[in-house]
Amino acid sequence: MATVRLDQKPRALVRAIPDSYKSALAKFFGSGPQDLDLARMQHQQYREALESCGVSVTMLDADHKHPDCLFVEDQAVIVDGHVLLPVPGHPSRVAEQPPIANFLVSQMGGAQICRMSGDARMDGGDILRLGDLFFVGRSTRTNDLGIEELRDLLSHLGHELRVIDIPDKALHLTSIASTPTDEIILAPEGYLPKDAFGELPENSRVIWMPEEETYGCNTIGLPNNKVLVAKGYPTVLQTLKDLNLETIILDFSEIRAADGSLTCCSLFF
Ligand code: CIR
Repeated sequence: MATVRLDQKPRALVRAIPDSYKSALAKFFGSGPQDLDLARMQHQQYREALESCGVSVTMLDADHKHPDCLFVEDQAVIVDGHVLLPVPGHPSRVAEQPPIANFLVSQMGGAQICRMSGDARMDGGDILRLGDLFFVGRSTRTNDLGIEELRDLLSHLGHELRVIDIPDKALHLTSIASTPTDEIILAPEGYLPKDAFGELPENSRVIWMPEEETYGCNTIGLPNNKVLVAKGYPTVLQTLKDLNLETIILDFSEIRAADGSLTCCSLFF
């Protein structure tokens, strides 16, 4: 999940992979998962990697009626202890949310919970945080009404929001960009204009990766200079090493097959 700073990741919520996972939506990186056991093994390795970095992981039961339910990132926007519950942009994913919302309400005592309503739509996967600066993708899942609701929350918290148009060939902003540290954005060539992120704070920068390593641009930065990275993206890997980060490489092939990336499978709170 991309809406918390590195120092705000003590706990993560994940969700088990449902029996129906082979029917998950797949249109961008993947053409649909084929191997449920392998997907579950890769998901287990992901949970173990988070735990090895000191993150306390809770796994919600799968919802077998909802093949995409493991992609919890899309179902809540957690910012500085506040929670925005979006109306997910794909109708098949709307009913995944209640158990996630109930869990967050039960765990985040005193959190301000806002629910998106009306025609506003948003997937949490469209939000990226660089330190205290936020970006939101205007995409097939996230519309202007959703963006305005997010802007209200962020301006209340004193944070700036910048809007980035997501090209048709990508699902979400986090499908093509991530912040492995609070100062670095990784993004691929060929998707966004070079000025898409605007002027960044001092010491911050975008590092552009080759287009064929787009999937690898989704990383999870963690405290103590650790970062999770998908297997198979050598330029991304070397770039992270050159930043003096300790890389933990995960094979995510069966998650990618349903267009899911590393950040999609967790909510930090
Ligand atoms: C979907 O199309 O909604 C899922 N198959 C993939 C969601 C990936 N989530 C994300 O990028 N945050």
